[in-house]
Amino acid sequence: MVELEAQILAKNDMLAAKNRGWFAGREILALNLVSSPGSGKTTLLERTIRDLKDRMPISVIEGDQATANDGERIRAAGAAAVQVNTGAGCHLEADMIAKGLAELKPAVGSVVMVENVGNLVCPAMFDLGERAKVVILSVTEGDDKPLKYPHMFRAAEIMVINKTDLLPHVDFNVEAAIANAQTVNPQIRAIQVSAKTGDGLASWYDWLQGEAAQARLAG
Ligand SMILES: Nc1nc2c(ncn2[C@@H]2O[C@H](COP(=O)(O)OP(=O)(O)OP(=O)(O)O)[C@@H](O)[C@H]2O)c(=O)[nH]1
Ligand SMILES: [Mg+2]
Repeated sequence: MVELEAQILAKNDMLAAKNRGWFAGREILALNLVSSPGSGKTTLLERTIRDLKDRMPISVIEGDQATANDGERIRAAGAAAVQVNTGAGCHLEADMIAKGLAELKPAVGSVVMVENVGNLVCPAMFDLGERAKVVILSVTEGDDKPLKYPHMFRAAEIMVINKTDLLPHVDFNVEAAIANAQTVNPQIRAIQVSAKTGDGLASWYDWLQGEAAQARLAG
């Protein structure tokens, strides 16, 4: 079993490296959005696409076990989207991204957002060739989650704490959540947003623009 798992991960890593080269050659910023179900990944993307439509061309690869719902939401927000259904699978793999890109045909210098299947476990292990993983943690999930699912928070560059509009109604300590994330990953950045009200999104957009500039330089 362990041998088989090692082989699957090695094959995935090789295909992810190929994707990374593909992105670099086109100066594309690729991000992998990971979180538990319902943290607000699609809502954050919808809002980002609408707010940045004149500044940043964005297209999306949507991963879900079933339904085309999120792909349709992204198209309604004004961006191209390819929906990948993983069936029983709990994460996207690098070959699915390569196939998605062949269909999506993202422009040179654009941003490709990958919304992974909602769960805090499997997507941590599978590199897709992204520049960074973005972990979204919503305030209804509990501030202990970085300690309980350390692999995901260790793999991420940035933690977006979402649904801050609900803070008055839940027992979620923002400082504790950030400290917990930094316990497992001292490098992780943290920003606080409400994808619903728009609060805090300026710092998300600043981070995105910085990453897009670096992707262009790297290319
Ligand atoms: N109050 C509040 N609700 C939010 C916010 N962001 C998202 N939601 C709600 O949370 C629910 C789930 O949002 P989605 O964007 O579908 O979450 P997701 O992470 O894409 O979910 P999956 O793709 O199923 O994993 C929806 O009812 C959203 O309206 C927010 O900032 N504040
Ligand atoms: Mg979604």
